[in-house]
Amino acid sequence: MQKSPLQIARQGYQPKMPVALQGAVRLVEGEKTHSVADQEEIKKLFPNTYGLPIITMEPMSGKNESEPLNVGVILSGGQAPGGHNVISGLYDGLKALNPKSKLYGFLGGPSGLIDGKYQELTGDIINEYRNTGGFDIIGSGRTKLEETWQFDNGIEVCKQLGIKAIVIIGGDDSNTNACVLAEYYLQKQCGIQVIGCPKTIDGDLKNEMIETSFGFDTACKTYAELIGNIQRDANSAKKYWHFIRLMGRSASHIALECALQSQPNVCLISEEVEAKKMTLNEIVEDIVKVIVNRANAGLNFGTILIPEGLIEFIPAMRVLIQELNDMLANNEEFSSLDGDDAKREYVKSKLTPASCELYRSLPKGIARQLTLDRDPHGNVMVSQIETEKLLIEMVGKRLAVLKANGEYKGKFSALNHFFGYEGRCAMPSNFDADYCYSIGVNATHLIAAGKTGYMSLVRNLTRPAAEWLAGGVPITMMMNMEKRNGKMKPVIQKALVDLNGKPFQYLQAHREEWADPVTSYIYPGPIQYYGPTEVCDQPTRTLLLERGK
Ligand code: FBP
Repeated sequence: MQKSPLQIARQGYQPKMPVALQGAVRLVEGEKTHSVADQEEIKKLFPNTYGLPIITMEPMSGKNESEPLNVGVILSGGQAPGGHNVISGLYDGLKALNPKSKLYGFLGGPSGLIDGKYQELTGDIINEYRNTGGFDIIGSGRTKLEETWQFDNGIEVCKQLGIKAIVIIGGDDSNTNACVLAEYYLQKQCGIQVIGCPKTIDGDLKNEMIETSFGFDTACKTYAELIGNIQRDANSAKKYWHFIRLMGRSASHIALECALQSQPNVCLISEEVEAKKMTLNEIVEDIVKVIVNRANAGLNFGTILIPEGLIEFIPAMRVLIQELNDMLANNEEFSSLDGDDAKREYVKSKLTPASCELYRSLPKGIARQLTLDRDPHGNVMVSQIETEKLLIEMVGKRLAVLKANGEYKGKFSALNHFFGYEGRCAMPSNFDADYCYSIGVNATHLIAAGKTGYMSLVRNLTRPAAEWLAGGVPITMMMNMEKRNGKMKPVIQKALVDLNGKPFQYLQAHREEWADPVTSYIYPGPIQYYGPTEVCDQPTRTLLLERGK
């Protein structure tokens, strides 16, 4: 297979690791833990994995050795840069413990475990994927591991392969499932451990212990580069307003981080919209003010960042979406209707009057997108809703009214963009390459020590990699009870943007200045892999601000 010069160079990159993982380690157990909330319920549901202690890896002299360990790995959910490095770290870690150890990859996500679809990952295969983006080494999937029959199938498959531990690389839901699986396997005493790894570009799997999920760094840097390029173009051509929607599902971490890196004229934050109970019209009004102000200074261009989950955080929209979710769940009558018009009429006939009015007020295309298929959790797939187009249309209409009244003299010409898939498989930044490899190596020590129900933990991430700390955090510690599909379930608490947190506070303190006619754009440029550390090894601005840097 042909490779670019950078691909070839990256294949030879040796990820930096914390000192604690460079040689032999011993596991030190700390305090017992509690779940973040709902302790009694979580304890009852996880009698075997609740309250486990935090683990720290301490360097020691000598060499770690183990029996040959067979381990299975699963990539779960959306792609995130660095997944291949978790797997190469796992492979190297296992081989260092015992060269007879084997690593199996379950194919196509969690369904690979249930259906017994796997591949042994040999050195040749691993070497092809070191420091590369993507999840194509074994593929990923969104099958939920939650039914007993699935867990039992997993036991059979693991028995056949002599697998002692399963590593699940996933987001909050996949790690919740990892914990349920760990508890079940302990209860069954089948000798299979389960370890989770924190993945998602969305950045919403973080807490007191997990400083960031992997992939967030590279994805944001990729989008920020593109935003910077667009800003340079806007500032050169001086004729377009760019409405840029960014992935991230519910949380606005990606939009916020990209704003901190590129300083656009406007950055919407869904969590703020919800806290202020803003309507769609109020959001439009805020954008219009910035456009009019810049137009008054002769600037008919700019950039606006929009988090992809925005629409769900507008209170009236949330009610409408909830009604649609309930209405469309397993609704064969709706599915059998022929054509968009028939479906639209059906939906209108079932909504409450307030939601019906809102639904009717939306452009037809957006209204249709709201009724598309739901994800396996029953949620609307926000990545398919073109909020940026909705805003362009509404802003355009409002500006036309202002123009007719003589209150706006500018020219509004808008372009829409959606950045999501462009960043999910980017070549991992040094940060993600190092972080992921360390997570993988660290997981092998947890496995060798017989641990289960833990997430592989690497922290102190704003320091140079050598000073990072490694260990394990019990997954039950991150859990609380939440309503899912109408029932209370134990889940890892999702981290939305904290409006009192330093990253948002920074945006708030600077947004007026960024909206101003005086251009404040930053042009971050592409991710750099080779060169000075201040260019190549910086973590995200979010992480730096959160850690007081
Ligand atoms: P995960 O939560 O699985 O990491 O996925 C992240 C994400 O990229 C979201 O930002 C986005 O909304 C979603 O996946 C898109 O899903 P799909 O890959 O199914 O189009």
